[in-house]
Amino acid sequence: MFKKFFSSLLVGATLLTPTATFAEPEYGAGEWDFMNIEDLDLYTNTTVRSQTYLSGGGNFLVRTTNIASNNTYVVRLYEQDADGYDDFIGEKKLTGSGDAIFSVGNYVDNDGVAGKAEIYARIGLATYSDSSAEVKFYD
Ligand SMILES: [Ca+2]
Ligand SMILES: [Ca+2]
Repeated sequence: MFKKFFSSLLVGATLLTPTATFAEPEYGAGEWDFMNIEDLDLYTNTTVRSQTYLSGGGNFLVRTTNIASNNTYVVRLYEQDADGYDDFIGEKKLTGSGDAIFSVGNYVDNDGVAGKAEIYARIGLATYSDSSAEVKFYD
């Protein structure tokens, strides 16, 4: 949410400033920072867990690639907690390769790394199994 808001501000400022050029680099707040790519297989009857990623808040993007356009599956996002009861952040249903974006600002806590949310995804419950899926993570 914050990132989206901030990038609208940047766009607005660019349009209002006559000397600004569109070639100028942005300052990073409205951009996705790529963290990692994982080879996560899709299964019909279960979900597979990703690695854990630290986020300071804002939006978190799970981008799936190399998935057939007729395969529907879920992407669930969680925040890991030391007490074992991880927070369920949300679920997106995708068909084919796509983006699942979650707002994680409410899940920043101090049980793992102070001031960070320990984020991981589970992906699966697919129409059919697929071992070629690759999943990219952005903060
Ligand atoms: Ca935590
Ligand atoms: Ca938590």
